[in-house]
Amino acid sequence: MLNPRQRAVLTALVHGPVDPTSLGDRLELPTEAVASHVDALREHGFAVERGPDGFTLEAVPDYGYGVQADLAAPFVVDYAPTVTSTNDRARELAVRGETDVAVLADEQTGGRGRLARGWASPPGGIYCSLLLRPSLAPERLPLLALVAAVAAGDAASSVGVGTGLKWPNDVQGPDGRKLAGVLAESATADGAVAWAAVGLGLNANADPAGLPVGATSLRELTGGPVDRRAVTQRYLESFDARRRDLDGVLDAWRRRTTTLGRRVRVRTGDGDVVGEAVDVDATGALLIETADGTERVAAGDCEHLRPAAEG
Ligand code: BT5
Repeated sequence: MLNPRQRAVLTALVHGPVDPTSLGDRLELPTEAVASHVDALREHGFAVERGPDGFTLEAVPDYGYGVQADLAAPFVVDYAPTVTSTNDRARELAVRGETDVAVLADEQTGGRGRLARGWASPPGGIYCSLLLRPSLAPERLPLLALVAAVAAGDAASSVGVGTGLKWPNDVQGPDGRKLAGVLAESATADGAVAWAAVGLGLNANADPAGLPVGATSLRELTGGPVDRRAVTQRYLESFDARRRDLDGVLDAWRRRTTTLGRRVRVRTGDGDVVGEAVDVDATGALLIETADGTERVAAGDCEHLRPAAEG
């Protein structure tokens, strides 16, 4: 990830040409140090020219560290083109004591879904794990997956793609195919959340040949490649705003879900629950009206059956 001084130099460059001497004075750095931070930014893919007005930012990478430039959310980007899993990388950074990091990759070689399932992660997707240290009761942790799903919906709508959210963690395109999924992992210590890694896989520009049947991508739905840098920034900015208002997230999720009002079958560790999905509670658990009364399901795989009215 970019260190704090590299980020400060990047921020200055985003706002216009940088005179290395005055920026050095402001950051309490020698002029040569400013130049060496500029070199580090170049190594991360930024095009920086030196002219009569000082350093000018000519181009930012179209993903990866380019997401850090003019990002209006307090996340530090950590990028590598290829990783095993961004959630694994987030866990490594958690052990090192980091927080509020957005781990990004262009492809994953061991992308994971829930319950030991795989997540197809060809190049061109958005693979993003947010390492957080939320002050949240452990039973409310599933809400972070809902925050991610709602924020991914916001990011899709920024390129004109409407989405539906399927409990607990799917983001579907308008025709019900899967556009994105969320995998939230966490560690607790002394009964409190120590850290959480909220992983999002969003099929942005990934080649459909690399995706499973039943998947769709922003590229397919918009008819061309999307600006992954902008889409990732919208996701991170929306995630940041929405994590501060978890009750509001529940309402946003209720408005966008395709699960509530449907007949569902949820596979849980204790067997199947079948009935009409009627609501989510304050922890994100699904409430299902069954023949034996209302059941609360905290986790499971949800299948949408025919609408109750037709059943
Ligand atoms: C999920 O699991 O939907 C969670 C996916 C989370 C992926 C992100 S990528 C960044 C971070 N790093 C990781 O290693 N993981 C997270 P689940 O509900 O279990 O759904 C998995 C199922 O979705 C698979 O069994 C396939 O049927 C399907 N699937 C796999 N890859 C897909 C893709 N790229 N697009 C759509 N569906 C996919």
